[in-house]
Amino acid sequence: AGVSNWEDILLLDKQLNEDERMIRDMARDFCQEQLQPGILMANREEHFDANIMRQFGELGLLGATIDGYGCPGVSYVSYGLVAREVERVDSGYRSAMSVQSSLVMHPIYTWGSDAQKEKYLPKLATGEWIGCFGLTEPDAGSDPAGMKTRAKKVAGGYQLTGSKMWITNSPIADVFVVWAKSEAHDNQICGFVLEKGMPGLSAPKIEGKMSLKASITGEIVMDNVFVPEENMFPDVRGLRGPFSCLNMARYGISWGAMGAAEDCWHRARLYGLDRKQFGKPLAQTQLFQKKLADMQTEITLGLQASLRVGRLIDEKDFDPTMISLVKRNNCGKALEIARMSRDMHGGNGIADEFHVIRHMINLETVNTYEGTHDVHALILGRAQTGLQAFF
Ligand code: TGC
Ligand code: FAD
Repeated sequence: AGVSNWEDILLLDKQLNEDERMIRDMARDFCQEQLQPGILMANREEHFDANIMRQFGELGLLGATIDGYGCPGVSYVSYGLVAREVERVDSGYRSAMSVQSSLVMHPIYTWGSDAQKEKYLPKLATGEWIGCFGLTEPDAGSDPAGMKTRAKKVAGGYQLTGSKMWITNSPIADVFVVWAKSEAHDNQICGFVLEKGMPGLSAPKIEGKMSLKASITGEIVMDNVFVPEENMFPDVRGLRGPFSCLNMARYGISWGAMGAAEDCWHRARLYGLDRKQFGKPLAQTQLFQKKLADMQTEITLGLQASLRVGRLIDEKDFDPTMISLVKRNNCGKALEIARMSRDMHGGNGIADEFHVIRHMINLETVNTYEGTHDVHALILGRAQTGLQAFF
């Protein structure tokens, strides 16, 4: 009895091409051999080792979809497969990878001048420089149009004042992609590239996080920071700028969340096969098997949906609402699966050595950032009805 390929019941593997399989396997080997052994202590001690970025860089995993500037130009399906492997270890590591790739390198590549691309992309690709993306503010999260950060025109450039909150990687960042309202552009949102060490710029770490502890998060505080004209993205205005990056990051998260969910599912299965109560393995009870079946079903469907969206992005035939659908569904389902796996581990489930509670707590963040579960429902609802229900 039993299906030999229970882990991949709809044969996703067969839907990939040879390059995609190779990148996935390379990422899986690296993540399992180099990242998995250290994650327990990194999470416990709230430590993010910046060397991980250099290792990602060496493997070509930073800005991987970009063609040129030291990047390999792989498909968006490959990018998703990598996110899945990284998040199978920890959402915090996937966060570091996706911010650098989708939220820092992607906007510089898409909206930057030639000089900006040449200056920043090669060093971001190797991980020599670490980037961060500042959109959210203390009083503007789901509603980024309400941002208060201002860019004032001065001779030779702009002066930026304001603060950004909950910024992945900001305390260790060399490059800051920051979005601000520019008075010289009718108060439209414009993008700027700031560099560590600019007078008036600081990035204090946020302490006391109970989630995503292996990722470093901070503020960006700007007190009249002078940013030269050549550090502004020349052509993009309005929320379209930051949202075009968010599309790619959200798509990657839809795969990543499934990676974390798969780890929780596989661990629950092994635990249930090993742990005996009432004289038989837990995995031989009907309730346990139903939970495994539910996990398998949601993960299989979620991965198929992400693969479909990835193919459409690669064909340049995508719409942001399809990304909202997979981001929302896969994060919500992954969180439910992690909670279920935590329960199936009994008391051991609360110990970090069993890994599932770490995924569960991380997924609380993943379900919130890049548009909360409910905000994506409102995006989908607006697209169906033509009626916006945000305000
Ligand atoms: P709305 O009227 O909908 O749009 C304003 C302008 O933006 C354009 N736009 C998009 N363009 C491309 N892709 C998208 N997905 C877009 N969504 C909107 C739109 O076409 C319009 O352009 P234009 O030229 O006509 O002006 O704006 P709204 O103010 O009503 O927006 C509402 C809402 C809810 C859709 C939006 O604000 C939203 O999605 N809020 C969620 C905020 C969010 O996701 N923040 C993420 C912060 S970064 C982060 O969390 C990183 S964590 C990374 C990690 O560690 O992994
Ligand atoms: P709020 O917008 O205040 O939302 C609070 C609650 O209200 C949510 O449940 C939300 O769904 C609900 N809500 C909001 N509006 C509505 C509405 N109209 N109708 C119904 N319900 C509504 N941001 C960056 O810019 N860069 C980063 O690198 C980054 N990294 C992050 C890392 C971590 C660890 C975390 C936790 C966050 C990060 N963020 C980052 C910020 C993240 O994107 C925001 O937290 C998120 O967009 C939600 O905004 P908020 O926290 O202000 O919540």
